[in-house]
Amino acid sequence: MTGDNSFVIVANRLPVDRADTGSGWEISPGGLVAALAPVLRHHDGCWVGWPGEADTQVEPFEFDGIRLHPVSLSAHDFENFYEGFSNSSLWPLYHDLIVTPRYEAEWWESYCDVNRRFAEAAAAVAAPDAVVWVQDYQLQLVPGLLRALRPDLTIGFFLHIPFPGPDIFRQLPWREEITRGLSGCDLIGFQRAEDEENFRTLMGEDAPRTGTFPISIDPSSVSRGGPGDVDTLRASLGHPRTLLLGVDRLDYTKGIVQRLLAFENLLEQGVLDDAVVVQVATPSRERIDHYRQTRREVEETVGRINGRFGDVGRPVVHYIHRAVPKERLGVFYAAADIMLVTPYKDGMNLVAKEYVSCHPDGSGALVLSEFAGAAVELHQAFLCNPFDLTSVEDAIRAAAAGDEDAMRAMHAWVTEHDVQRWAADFLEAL
Ligand code: ADQ
Repeated sequence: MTGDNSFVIVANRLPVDRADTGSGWEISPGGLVAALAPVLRHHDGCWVGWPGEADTQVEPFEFDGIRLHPVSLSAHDFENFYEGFSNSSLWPLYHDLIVTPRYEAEWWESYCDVNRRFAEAAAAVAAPDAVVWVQDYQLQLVPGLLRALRPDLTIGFFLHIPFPGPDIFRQLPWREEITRGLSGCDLIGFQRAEDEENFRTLMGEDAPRTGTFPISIDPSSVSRGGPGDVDTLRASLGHPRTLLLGVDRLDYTKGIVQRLLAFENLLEQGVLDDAVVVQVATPSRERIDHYRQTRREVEETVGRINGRFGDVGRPVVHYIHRAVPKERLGVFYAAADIMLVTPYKDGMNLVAKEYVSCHPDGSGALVLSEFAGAAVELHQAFLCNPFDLTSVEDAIRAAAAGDEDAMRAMHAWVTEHDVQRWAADFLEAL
């Protein structure tokens, strides 16, 4: 069985979301689509993925010039493959055990089953000798399964999250199946050299071809808003002297509580007079216990800090637990004096790059965790260790003074190394 697509992307999610208007779909915001849409259109490409609703069959369709090939997931698949094995076993394991992973045979069986269906779908749509690019930790068995079905294909894989050290990875009861799955690739891409090195050390002589390709953003997709937008935002916050900002999926890897604690300590010490924090946190994986617990901790911390240091009509932490449209996010980025990106561990962290891309004039300051992949390229940021609160506090203190040259240098880097270049580099190597 072969199809007629000479380029195929395989990702857990299709790049569209359900919408009330027009075709019933809208493109989901994200750098990956921005980077790959032109390649897909140019090469008769197709995107294989889950449309985002469980227990629904969706026929293949075209959206905005991109062919989409849905793979359906049942509620059982969603619970076991996605929430279970992907996000309660692999996610914490690959992020260095920030919480303890759970290993359940039933989740693993579902992961195998769903990976097999993705591989079959890709095999069915790919033209003879096509290039197939598989994305991320949910689909690590696809390369091996696809290789068996279609030896003629060229198969690439990109891991968006970190790859842990061999001692951590070896915990996984199904470690051999995973490495065998990945070995079906012609090329595996990692975010950082350290991730690639961890994988190569684990595999030894048996490692397939690997490379380091730090992902980036589409700078044109983050707009800084219109004239006056920043002033309006700052006015609505009561014209604070210093505006600090956090933007994350609400995930325990992101260190949201830690940065709030650092802020609280600075207020206590009387440093950062007249400062406010805006923390935007997108709801994420809300049925998983560790995520619920993290949300409770964040909300309790916000409440305590406002109780201690806020006043009527003058909270010191503004907390938004919703997704915010990209245009609005751009205004937040442009307005913020200090951006707080303090993950315990992060494959890259695109928020850091989005912030930098909104400060072409050297204004603003980025506080960045050493454990974010972005710290390799954005090394002129105010780096901190999120496991050490004093280090976060020191970085915020230093950031209050800013560093225009550093911000200009980082802006130039991000502008030049955008997501189009990332995709082109990977595909060229493939
Ligand atoms: P994520 O863990 O989701 O991605 P990140 O890289 O920060 O993390 O990307 C988040 C994206 O969502 C950004 O583009 C950001 O603008 C957007 N976003 C976050 N909060 C939002 C909100 N409240 N409203 C609207 N948009 C919001 C995974 C890995 C990362 C890696 C990426 C890409 O964990 O390390 O950088 O994949 O490879």
